[in-house]
Amino acid sequence: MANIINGKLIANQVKNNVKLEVDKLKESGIEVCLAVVLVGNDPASKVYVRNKKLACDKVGIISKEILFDENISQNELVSAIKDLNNDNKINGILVQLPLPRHLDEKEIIRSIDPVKDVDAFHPVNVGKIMIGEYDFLPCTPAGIVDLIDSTGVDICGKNCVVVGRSNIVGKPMAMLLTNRSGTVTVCHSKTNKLIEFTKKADILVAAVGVANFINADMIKPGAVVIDVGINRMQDGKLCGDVDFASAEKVAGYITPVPGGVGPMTIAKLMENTLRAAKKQNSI
Ligand code: L34
Repeated sequence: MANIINGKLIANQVKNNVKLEVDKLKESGIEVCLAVVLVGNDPASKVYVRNKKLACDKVGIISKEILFDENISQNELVSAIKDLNNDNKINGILVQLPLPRHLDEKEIIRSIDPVKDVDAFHPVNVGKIMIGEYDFLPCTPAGIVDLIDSTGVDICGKNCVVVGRSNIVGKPMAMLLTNRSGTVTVCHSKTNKLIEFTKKADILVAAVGVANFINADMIKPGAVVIDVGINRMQDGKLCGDVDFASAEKVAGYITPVPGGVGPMTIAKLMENTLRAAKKQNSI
């Protein structure tokens, strides 16, 4: 049976360390503040944004929730982001994705000042990661690296397979594993004979968005299995991209859903917001 990687516990350790530094900044008169922009009423996004606010409260970061009607125009949203860029009390800006379909997500992301881009989604920050000169790492992939490190399995030299090639998870995940000297293969919905790749993975990251997509037959015995999926089932329960019940019999280490990658994403957001505040105050 696999060891279950406790994302909640590791996230709490990260947040405790952030809190110590946030408290220190407060003593020197610096308040750390994150603006979270939420457009519309997507129920999952509301849960994630609420969890981000709770994390801010826990570590002592001021959180400003900025809610917009789902019919907001592109220009209105861009101008709201510009106001946040110009507000020197705000250290970090996060626009919760996905946005309603009439909005141009790429332009919205480009309108965020890169120094406040705590998601690391702006093209400038993505480019910096590519050449290893980054200020921020994207929260989910960075959190996953911490989760892998917590197992004691060294990424260096391992076969790492990432299933999914999104800009938010798959592509940056491949970059971070490459930077840590993993041998990385990126698979996706068009990959032929996916199982032949996943079966060889010492470290398998599933970010497909399809419930129970990865089953035990696709996993190398003893592998580290990271499940990025959060699929809501009809009965309201959450379910990952990995069929946990069968996978845990084969894997060496596995993340649960919930309580795995999700809490780490938020903990890394707290770290990035702290880093933004320090940089903006030349610390
Ligand atoms: N801009 N948009 C932006 N940045 C992000 O980093 C995200 N992401 C993804 C969606 N859109 C984004 C998140 O915040 C996914 N995501 C996220 C954040 C938190 C959780 C899951 C996904 C989370 O709290 N997960 C809990 C369960 C929550 C529940 O009950 O639904 C968990 O334990 O996995």
